[in-house]
Amino acid sequence: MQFKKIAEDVQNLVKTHHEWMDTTLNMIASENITSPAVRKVIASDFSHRYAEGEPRDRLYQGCKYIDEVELIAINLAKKLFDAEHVNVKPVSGAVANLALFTALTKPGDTIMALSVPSGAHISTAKFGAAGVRGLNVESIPFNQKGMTVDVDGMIKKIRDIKPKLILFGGSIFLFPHPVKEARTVADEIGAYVGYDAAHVFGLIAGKQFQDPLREGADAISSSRHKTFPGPQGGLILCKQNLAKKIDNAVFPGLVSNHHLHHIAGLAITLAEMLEFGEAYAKQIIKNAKTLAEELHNSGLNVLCADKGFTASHQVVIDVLKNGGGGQIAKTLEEANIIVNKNLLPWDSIDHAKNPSGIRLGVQELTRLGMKEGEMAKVAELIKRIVLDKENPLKVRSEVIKFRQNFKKVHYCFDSALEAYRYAELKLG
Ligand code: DSN
Repeated sequence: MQFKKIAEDVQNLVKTHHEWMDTTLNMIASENITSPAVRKVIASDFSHRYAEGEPRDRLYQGCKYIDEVELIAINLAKKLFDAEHVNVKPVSGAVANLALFTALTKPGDTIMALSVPSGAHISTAKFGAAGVRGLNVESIPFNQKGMTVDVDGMIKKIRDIKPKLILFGGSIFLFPHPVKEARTVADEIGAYVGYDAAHVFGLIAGKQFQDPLREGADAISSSRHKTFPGPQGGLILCKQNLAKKIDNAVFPGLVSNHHLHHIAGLAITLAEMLEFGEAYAKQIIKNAKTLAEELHNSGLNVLCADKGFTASHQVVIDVLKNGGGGQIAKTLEEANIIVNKNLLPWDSIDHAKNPSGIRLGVQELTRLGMKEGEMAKVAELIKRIVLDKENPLKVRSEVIKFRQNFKKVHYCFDSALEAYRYAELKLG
């Protein structure tokens, strides 16, 4: 195959992907879209460069502007999250978790995290990053009906097994986790409390979820591209006493060169979230609650009706009776409604291909300007496929038409320059 043909094919596939995404209702709870200003800087020369080391103390020349951008990102993150120390270098959320394990535990130690069916991210499982670090993982007891941690069970188990680290957070994250309660018991046994904020990082930035650092977490690990709408990557916020351990675990431990173009994008996203984050996070939660209620009223088995369905961006539906998560997610995709299948706490991990649940996230639709009225329409479109078994191709033409009114990214600056001016003002 000729190079020219390969280049054309790739470009065409990317273009077609863009055109398709532009006509979908994308509700993958772990994704988001960046602003035009962020897109511009992530396509910059920063993506070609190396900057090992710390700003103004690098192993490479050529970094003088990169240094300033990284410092802006670090200082904005400290301000936005009121954090004592920030490391922006992890190249993903899983790497941020592995850095946390490297800094705070030794191989053979025991940690506690949710089980995967109860919502844990794979990096906290024995077969993920925790296992790579050689850790034993014990499950945090989970209240399946309430879709949250069983606090009494957790306290008892912490006292019984004395883990080195209790790590909250996960990929199904409907309600806040009991950080305060764990802190008290962790102090009795000398354990660390960590919080993987990936899914709810934007909600924490907008001050609409819990505040793990004030509630007693020693460190927050996170990705930066879910409810927090930055370019892909990870980061860690921690108390000053852990700064050196965490920094060494990240570099030279796990990351050689961090992704500098994404640091530039992160700096702009942090400025956006300082200015627009509260309004954005409030609307995300209103939208999630409205979507959940509409889906529930239409007859779908949305989890946690008795506790208001959700306090985050996520809505979780048990669709076992409707064909199962795998099949429903595929059918919805034919209608340009993009969701993912998900294990529910009562599912065996062997059923990962067609689990009971689907998980919806409203953060991207909210970023496109959708509000409660639009959530009612989205619920109706989903219901027509899942319950009424309408032809997805027929529904797809309606989805495409509906989506035409929502093209612009909201809650952001018009340009990178505007974001940097704002950052300068905020950092004084
Ligand atoms: N597995 C991803 C999710 O969808 O939640 C997070 O990395």
